Amino acid sequence: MANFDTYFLMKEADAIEYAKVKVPQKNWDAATMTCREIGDGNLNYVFKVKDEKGNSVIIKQAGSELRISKDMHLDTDRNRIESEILILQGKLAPGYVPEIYDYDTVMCACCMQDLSDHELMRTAMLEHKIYPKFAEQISTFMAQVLMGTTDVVMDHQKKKELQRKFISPGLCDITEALVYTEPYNDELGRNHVFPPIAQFVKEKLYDDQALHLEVAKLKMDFMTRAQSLIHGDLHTGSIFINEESTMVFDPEFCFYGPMGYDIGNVVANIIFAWCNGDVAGAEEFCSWTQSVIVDVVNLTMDKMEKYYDEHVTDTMCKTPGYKEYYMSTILADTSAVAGLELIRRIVGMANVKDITTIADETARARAEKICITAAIDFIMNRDEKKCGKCFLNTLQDAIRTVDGK
Ligand code: SR1
Ligand code: MG
Repeated sequence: MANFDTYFLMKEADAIEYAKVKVPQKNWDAATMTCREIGDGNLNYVFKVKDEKGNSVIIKQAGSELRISKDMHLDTDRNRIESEILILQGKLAPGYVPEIYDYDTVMCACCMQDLSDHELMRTAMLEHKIYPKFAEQISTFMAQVLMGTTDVVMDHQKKKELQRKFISPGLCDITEALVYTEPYNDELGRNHVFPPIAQFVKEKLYDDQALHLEVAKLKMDFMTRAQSLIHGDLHTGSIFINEESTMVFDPEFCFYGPMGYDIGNVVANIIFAWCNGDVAGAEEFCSWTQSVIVDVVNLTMDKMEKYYDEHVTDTMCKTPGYKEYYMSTILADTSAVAGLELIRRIVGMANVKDITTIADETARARAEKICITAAIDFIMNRDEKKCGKCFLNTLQDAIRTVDGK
């Protein structure tokens, strides 16, 4: 039997033993323990261990080869970073992230709260389920975690300690390539372009130098502006949800970057959900997603402003006018990143089921063109998106443009 003092990639039987050793406080019923590997992400292995007494735990282990491609390798230290940031986020926004019971830098694995009473939000979106509390809850999480880790409110030396602690060059490199580079040139030949829109992608994305210039500015900004401790991959596959609660997980791409990166990711992934619902004729769901786009932007900005007023410590940031300037940069970043995420999930190597499961070719091509058209406006006109309704208008204008109305 393994004693877990040397790294190896666990199988289901190992995960049962691992749970017994690392989470003894559950008082496991050893005879009835079972395990299933449930990971469906691109990077890691995820095991659910349970027994018939009602105990359960999720074990997440980092492999050095990525699931999405055996040619891609990443530092397994990402598991420590993920565990430590979940603990920090749990302090800044209690009740919005799973509890970490244990993390282990030898096996590069962590044991965390099982959220089986929640559903993966992307799966729920594919079933066109509506969650009226989502915008309120995700905006609270983002406002508290994002504003709570800025230089505006934090001691600057403590902030820099966090910056040093939470940096994964390999994971940043993935985002820099997959979000900020390859969708505009396919330089490594690994983009996934849906053949019916290949010409559209060439004209709108690969050949547009004005767009490339704006993306270049945004890329360097992402790489250099250590504004806030961002989640770094806040899409609907990083959220568990039910009627009452929203739980954010999978923050391994976290680092100090522009906070609009997280807000823009949420907006873009709700647009993907809208696309899927639109094809299915799910009207009530589509109206809800449209309201979420507006509310996520407005509520997050309102809560951030309030947080700013209540917690600002930096003397110069108290200067009249600075908060308004700061908030306007966050809105512009949110718009730009909504565009970048829309584009990279349509043409890049990591796609989303909301779009790829649209069976009808014409409907999928239309949805993809709507996303790209809206995305270009989000990027090119990012300084004009001043409120939630402006974000929804961008989507509605894109629909009209693609439909020729
Ligand atoms: C190689 S990893 C591809 C994507 O999966 C993750 O969830 C991130 O979104 C990353 O860009
Ligand atoms: Mg992930």
